[in-house]
Amino acid sequence: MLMGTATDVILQSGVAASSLGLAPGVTVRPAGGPGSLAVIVEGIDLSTDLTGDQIRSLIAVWSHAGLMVVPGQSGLTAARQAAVVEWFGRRFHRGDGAAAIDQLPMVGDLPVQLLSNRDRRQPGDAVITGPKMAAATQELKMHSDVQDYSSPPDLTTLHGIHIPPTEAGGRTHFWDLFAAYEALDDDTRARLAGMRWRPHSTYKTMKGVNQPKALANDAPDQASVVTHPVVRTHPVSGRRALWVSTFTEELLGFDDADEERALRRRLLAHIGQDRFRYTHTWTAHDVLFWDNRSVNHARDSWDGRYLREMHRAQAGGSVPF
Ligand SMILES: O=C(O)CCC(=O)C(=O)O
Ligand SMILES: [Fe+2]
Repeated sequence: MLMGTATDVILQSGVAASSLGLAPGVTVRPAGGPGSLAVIVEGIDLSTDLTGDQIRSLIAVWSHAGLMVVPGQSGLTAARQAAVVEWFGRRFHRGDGAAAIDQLPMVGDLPVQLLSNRDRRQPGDAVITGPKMAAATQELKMHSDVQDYSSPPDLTTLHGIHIPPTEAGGRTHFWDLFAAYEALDDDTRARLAGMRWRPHSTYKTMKGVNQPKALANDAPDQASVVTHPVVRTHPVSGRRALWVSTFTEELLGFDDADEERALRRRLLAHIGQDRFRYTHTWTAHDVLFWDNRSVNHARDSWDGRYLREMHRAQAGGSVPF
């Protein structure tokens, strides 16, 4: 546990929060877990007009922390969340209208996704029951968002609107990909230098996250033409991330498929260690901002008798290097 003034927190990138010149009243403290992969930012009400200095402070912390938790944002509307993400880059989406590949449910007409097991055919807070319940409340395995695209979003924000009781599940886990890279032995790092990987196709990715409407828009048997670096350099801090996940279908450059599979499995097992993990247990109106360039995340399933509802918006979109 870091003691002393709140501003001497060392962020995931290795930079001290005190060096970022944060706006008066904005505080940063570790959320727990290894290092300061996750930090809690206080002194900001996202629903109000913020000064340029406050906005810059948020961007600076997020650029150096894998995960920024901003609690207590009960005033944050979905419309305002859509505006907030645009401070970080152009709002990210997979396409407009009928051309949208994922067709995720949205919050009304707003450009904010609705992640929820609410049964929208019924009034009130009724949840999906029957055969669709398991899919609506399923576990999501370790990934970084939208890796099936050549320029994935830099930022994902998730606002917890309805949160099940803690013992009902639905926690979100994050893994530090800088620390995972650094913990590799020298031989493995040398082997990975310059290596690239190919993600599962958008069809497979969307099927995996239970978005059946996506399936009409992509070919089931076609392999992705996208490739990404195994070791990703963060554009702000220069730190290197071990940037593979369960969205990785194949590491490229292998003659021997067994060797490829063995290395891929070893890398995923390496990243998934508890020593790199922070687990977020949600409180209603936490807003999470994570950096898809430096963390992987996963979600536990939850007891489908309880409503869990999140508002999600993403921004940026840069080609990994
Ligand atoms: O529901 C969650 O906690 C996270 C889901 C997820 O993977 C995402 O929003 O990108
Ligand atoms: Fe995700």
